[in-house]
Amino acid sequence: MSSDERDGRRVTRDFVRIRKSALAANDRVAGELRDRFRDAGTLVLNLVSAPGSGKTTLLEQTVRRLRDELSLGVLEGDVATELDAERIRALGVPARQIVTGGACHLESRIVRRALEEAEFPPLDILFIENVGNLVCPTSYDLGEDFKVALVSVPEGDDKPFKYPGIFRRALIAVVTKVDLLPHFSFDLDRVRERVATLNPAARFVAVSSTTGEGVDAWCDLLREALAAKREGRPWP
Ligand SMILES: Nc1nc2c(ncn2[C@@H]2O[C@H](COP(=O)(O)OP(=O)(O)O)[C@@H](O)[C@H]2O)c(=O)[nH]1
Ligand SMILES: [Mg+2]
Repeated sequence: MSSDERDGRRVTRDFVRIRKSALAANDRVAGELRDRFRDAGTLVLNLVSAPGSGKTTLLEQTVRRLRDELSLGVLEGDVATELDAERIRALGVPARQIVTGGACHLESRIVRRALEEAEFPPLDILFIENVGNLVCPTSYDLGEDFKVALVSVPEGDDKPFKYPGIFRRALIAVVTKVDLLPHFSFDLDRVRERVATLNPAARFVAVSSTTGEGVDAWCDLLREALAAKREGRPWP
């Protein structure tokens, strides 16, 4: 083996060791957060998708429908700017922006600090909008009940094939922007079948935040998951 190859292997080994230890530290804090959320009876969702898939717009539609019925809070992860949190606060729901300054995912320590600073009232549902990215957030537990993976029609129906990791972990898969189906060759059944193969337990919902299609069905899934959590039942 050449010295270049040896160096290459050492770098890979060091990288794997550092990543494992970072994930273990993340999981410890995530476990603390999960205990805290269980004691508080708060359902926590970690929303993961590419940038621009419609996470914040779906959250806006969701809080419009649920804000009079449930106590809601939102953490908005982004590389820069307060814009998304402002959109949610404009609807009268408390929201805290987490600006990662370049990092491509949220970590549990950052979520813990944001919650301390946010001083939310007791919550029925906490939504965590992760940084736009289908890869990095996949391995990071934030103490959530489950991840929600979203893919929008303009992104293409190959996304659950190219990024299987997040669709395997998510308990709800959402196809967004279905109002655009007539303009794209996006095969909804192909995505539904692929998601079912990756995670047979996952629920599937197709929504348009523009027309409102599917948003009530999405909100019903949230009510179901919250009721199950409060009764100590597994969901789905
Ligand atoms: N046609 C259509 N556009 C949408 C829909 N939802 C969001 N958008 C648009 O997609 C863009 C990105 O949405 P946003 O919610 O900010 O995406 P995020 O980055 O995932 O939070 C915005 O211009 C939205 O108006 C939808 O259901 N249909
Ligand atoms: Mg957003």
